[in-house]
Amino acid sequence: MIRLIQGDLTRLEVDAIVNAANTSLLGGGGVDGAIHRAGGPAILEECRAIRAKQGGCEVGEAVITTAGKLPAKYVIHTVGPVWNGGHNGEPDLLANCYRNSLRLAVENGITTIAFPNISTGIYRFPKPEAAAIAITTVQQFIANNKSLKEIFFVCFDDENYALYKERLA
Ligand code: AR6
Repeated sequence: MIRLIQGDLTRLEVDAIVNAANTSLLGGGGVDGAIHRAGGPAILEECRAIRAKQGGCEVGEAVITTAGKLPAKYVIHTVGPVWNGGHNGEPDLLANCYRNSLRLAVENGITTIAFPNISTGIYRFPKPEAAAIAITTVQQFIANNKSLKEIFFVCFDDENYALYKERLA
């Protein structure tokens, strides 16, 4: 079942929270910065190990680490596309983020997962289009996969919250 909340993703007690990371996996601003600050150095250590093994994370792909000091058990790091006008595959790449995160969750026995509004901050993806892609992709995935119990969309800003509220009503 899909749930909508407004607030800070790092506070959620779910199996996994999803991080809007970058290809380096070494942290940054926005929700990425908040996750590493609240979760402590264990998360970055694991990200460095993944980097050493596979050289970071491609746009649209996802990797998983433990969650350090966070109340969640895991962090799934996915890399959203930078918005560059919309004709560079941005919509498909954003859908891949949600799909690949959910796939990784299922593979790891995760049943509750929380997403931020990937790419809609520093990466400037238009919020209405991003909300439509996020919701449609998650709905399609859970229609074919019954192991996920709760999927949270965690909106931080009022604009995203209003968009999701309208679209999920
Ligand atoms: N909880 C939930 N959502 C949040 C939080 C929070 N604590 N903080 C911000 N948001 P952004 P992006 C929302 O910029 O656009 C980083 O530097 C925010 O309102 O975090 O995918 C990475 O390292 C926005 O709606 O991610 C990358 O370099 C949403 O999270 C780059 O930013 C996503 O905004 C990724 O940019």
